[in-house]
Amino acid sequence: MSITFNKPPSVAFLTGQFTAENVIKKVTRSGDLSGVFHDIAAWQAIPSDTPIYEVEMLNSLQGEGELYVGMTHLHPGRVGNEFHMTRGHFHQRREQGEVYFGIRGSGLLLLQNEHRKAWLEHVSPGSVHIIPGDTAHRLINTGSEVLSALAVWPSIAGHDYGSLAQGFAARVVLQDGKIQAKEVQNG
Ligand code: PAN
Ligand code: ZN
Repeated sequence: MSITFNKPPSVAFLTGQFTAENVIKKVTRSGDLSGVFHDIAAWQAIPSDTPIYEVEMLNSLQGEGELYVGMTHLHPGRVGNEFHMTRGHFHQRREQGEVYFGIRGSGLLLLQNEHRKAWLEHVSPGSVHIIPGDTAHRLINTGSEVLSALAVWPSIAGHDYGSLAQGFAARVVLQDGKIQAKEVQNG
């Protein structure tokens, strides 16, 4: 019997581009992000087909014990004074965690527990983020280039967006020329 050598997928560290077979790409556009940004008039002024972020997923097994691997590319920009961000979610299986790894650009990872306590971590090339279970997560691009981050999470985790319908407990905005995190009561 001979041992086979499989060719693994690879990621370009500078750009976050995957080289692999069967990469699945999902584009999230401005029009998909209803209710996400605080300034509704500013959001409505943006063409609804404007891409805000893309997620590329490697082909991997599904089921108990298996892992998904995805790369998020979040474009720079603001809606009103609020920086571009992902929708953000809890995992449907609340106890399931995730790891994010910063690849390109600079931004923040907004984390929030079930009691609406929120905190932030700086995302930069090489930063490692261990997202515990029971913790909602959202990427925010506060820089001027694309923010790319690799994510690895259990395939059984699932995404729960509905529980955050009232929004996260913090918003990150440009105010007085500075990046500022503001606590908010209701989205
Ligand atoms: C990531 C996110 C990705 C897009 O792969 O799904 O950054 O964010 P939203 O799903 O909130 O739109 C992840 O956390 N997966 O579990
Ligand atoms: Zn997740």
